[in-house]
Amino acid sequence: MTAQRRHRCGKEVGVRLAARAAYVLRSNSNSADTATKASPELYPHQWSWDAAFNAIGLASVDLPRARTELDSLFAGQWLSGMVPHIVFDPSAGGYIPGPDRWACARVSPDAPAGVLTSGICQPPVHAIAVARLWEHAEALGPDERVRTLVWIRALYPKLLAWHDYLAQQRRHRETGLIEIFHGWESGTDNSPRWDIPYSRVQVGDDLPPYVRRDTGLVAEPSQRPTDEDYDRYLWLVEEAKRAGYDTARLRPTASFRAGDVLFTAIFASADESLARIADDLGEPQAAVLRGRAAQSRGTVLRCCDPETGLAADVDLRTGEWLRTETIAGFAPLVAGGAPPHLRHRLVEQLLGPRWAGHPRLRWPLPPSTSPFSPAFDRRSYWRGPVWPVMTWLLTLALRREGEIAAAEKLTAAGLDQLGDGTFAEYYDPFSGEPCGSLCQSWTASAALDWLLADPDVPVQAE
Ligand code: 2M8
Repeated sequence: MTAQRRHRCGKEVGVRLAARAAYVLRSNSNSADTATKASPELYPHQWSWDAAFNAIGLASVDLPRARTELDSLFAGQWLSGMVPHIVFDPSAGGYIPGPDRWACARVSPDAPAGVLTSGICQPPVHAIAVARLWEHAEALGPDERVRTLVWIRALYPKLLAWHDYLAQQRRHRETGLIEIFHGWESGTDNSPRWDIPYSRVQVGDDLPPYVRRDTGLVAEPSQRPTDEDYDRYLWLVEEAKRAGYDTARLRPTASFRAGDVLFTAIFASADESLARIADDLGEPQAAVLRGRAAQSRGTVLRCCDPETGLAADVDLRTGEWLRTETIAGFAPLVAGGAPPHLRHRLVEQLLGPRWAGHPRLRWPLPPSTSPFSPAFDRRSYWRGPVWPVMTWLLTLALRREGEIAAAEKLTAAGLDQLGDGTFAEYYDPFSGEPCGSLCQSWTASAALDWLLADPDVPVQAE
């Protein structure tokens, strides 16, 4: 690493925080140093969208290791093209539901040989990460440039297969939204976004027993989803397993089916990144990918409330709009290309009193659910706390959309929040207390990217 960096929170503080973030991220590597645990104890395996965010964090300090992160994840890709939401480390254990419970290879011919995975997916941040790695490689000079280009060429067909899987098997025909069969697929597990669809999930009498471990690994069990939530989560795994993790078989029987607007927005942005990659590689799919990204953006715009601009999800079992005020409402910013009046409205909302401008906040950062929502719960997981990785995603989107002042504001506040060096999974928005897991990898990655990433400033010695 060189000393030349842009620091947004004072040079000394920035250097110390970056060093600590790099330490956390590297300490969370598995024993083979090929994949990053989402967190040391609570999540001792590799999660799909975490891996993408972590590759971005790693790219600031160790580009080859960042490439390996994504290679390890894609080693678990299914024959259908799906990238599973967890790739298990067989030597780690300690997570419920583990690979035996998912039993992927037993029930699906699409499961990868020799790699233990889950049977559902998460938002496709991966092509966005690859584009970011490419920016780093370009700044590092010819050697890393060539190595990274060779790597991207090998990964490209896998990314394409993943995106095609989503477009062909997960795009809901009528709404155009990406269809999910489990709140875990949204990545925002117990968010009030999903309260209505979850209220309809009837847990079967034959749900095999299980013992939770997660509640013992956080300061207060109430920071995690409830036991009732967990029964439903495990029941939905049973349903998916009984359908062989095959979406065509699952759709008619699934008791949870939602059109996820944030997933769709991330897909739009990722297709756009993949199109740029296709251009750089001289591959012929760029126009198709751009067309598909435009289609996804159009879908997201159709989900927007005309007054607030916030986007809504859809319960696909009933056709009902799900309009809870959660951070997913800012999906049009993530998707990109929103008309200027809508973009301004959303930025105004984001920084206004219902969100990052709420007077009780410890730091001016958007909570996962608006404190004005009746569903807001300041310490319960995705129901209220501030998630640094979400702040980071918004800063990326705002910068890309030219909303630099807003991006800089959130970045500065985001770094202040992480100043205690705990790199928590999420934070109580009012007291600022760290919650959930400490040393969460993607939180450290967010800090690293905020502190170190500047494509114009080389941060690694060649
Ligand atoms: C959380 O989800 C897992 C289930 O996938 C869990 O609670 O056990 C979510 O925050 C999810 O978005 C994240 O990818 C995962 C690992 O950080 O943890």
